[in-house]
Amino acid sequence: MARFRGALIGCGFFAVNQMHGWQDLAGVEIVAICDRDAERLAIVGDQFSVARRYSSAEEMFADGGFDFVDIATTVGSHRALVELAAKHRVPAICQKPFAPTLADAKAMVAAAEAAGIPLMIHENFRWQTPILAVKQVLDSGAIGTPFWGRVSFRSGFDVFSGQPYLARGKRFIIEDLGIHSLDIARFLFGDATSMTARTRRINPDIAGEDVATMLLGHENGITSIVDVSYATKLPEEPFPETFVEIDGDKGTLRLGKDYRLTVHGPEGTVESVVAPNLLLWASRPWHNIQESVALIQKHWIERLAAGREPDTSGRDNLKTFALVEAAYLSAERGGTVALADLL
Ligand code: NAD
Ligand code: 89V
Repeated sequence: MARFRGALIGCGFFAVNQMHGWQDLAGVEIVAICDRDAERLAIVGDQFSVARRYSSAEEMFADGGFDFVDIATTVGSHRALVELAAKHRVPAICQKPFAPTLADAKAMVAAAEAAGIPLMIHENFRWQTPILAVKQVLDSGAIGTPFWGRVSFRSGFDVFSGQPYLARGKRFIIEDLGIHSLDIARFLFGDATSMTARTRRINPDIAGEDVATMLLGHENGITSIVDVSYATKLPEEPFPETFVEIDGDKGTLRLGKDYRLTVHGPEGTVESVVAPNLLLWASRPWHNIQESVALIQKHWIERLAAGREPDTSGRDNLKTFALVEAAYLSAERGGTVALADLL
């Protein structure tokens, strides 16, 4: 029998990656799945040979028999499902975006803490191989102490065909994609204290903003820019690559197209390619994201086994989610928002 038995709720577009990731992890088995949509339930159940299938999460929890739950539904159901996991004292992973509002996210953290269960937000972008490589360079001191940074994601990729709900939400790019970029900024530059943001909607066929430019002040004095766009038509489409620029007091780092990393320091300039691995079940251009799914799930199991809090725990991820809220507030008001006012 597997050492860790999991259950997954939400068998949609992205959950297939999560199922593959679990299948690859030794000692882990997904023993039950749940989806309100019978067709999605059948497709994922058949593909991954899962016998226990539920249309109701309540019924799945009532039957039990699993050590953790992986919530892969869209944001509207996250709070109710995390609270259900807490009620049954089942450790939970919840997909990003954390919740519809910061108040909901805080309530979810409180519910998990009251129940004594670990809660991890599936914030996987910081687990991408190129981002881990950037972090390693920073930690090595090769460019000295950073004082300025930029995390940039600019694309014209059609995300709406795979995820049609993205076109309908009042909030779009900051909540869905910028949330990853803001988390990368926290991962690389530390927690932020202030946010100034501007947003635009360029695509007339969607409801939310598809361009955002955000200026962050970090606790340690670093200033960073996080800019995201799905309205950027480039000669070569970079989706889903994140570009990073960092200036330090001893040198610079640039992560650019095709995962090319240039590190310039007192010893000279080193160029390398920090491309993600193409896992057997992965497909380009998604392989960067797909590998990060496998890596964050491995991290979850390691921390669950060790009884330690995961890096992107609910408690930690409140600080990423507060940046999302702060960006919308700042764009609406036209001023700077202090993070301390939200957390
Ligand atoms: P989707 O709409 O394709 O799938 C969601 C599934 O959940 C649907 O099949 C739906 O029927 C089911 N569902 C919803 N509420 C339910 C409930 N209460 N009980 C049972 N089933 C329920 O959505 P998706 O594109 O797979 O996205 C799911 C989540 O993953 C979103 O929060 C999205 O932001 C996130 N996502 C994350 C990444 C990443 O890299 N981390 C990438 C894409 C999507
Ligand atoms: O990562 C995500 O959350 C996805 C995508 C990369 C398409 O924006 O929704």
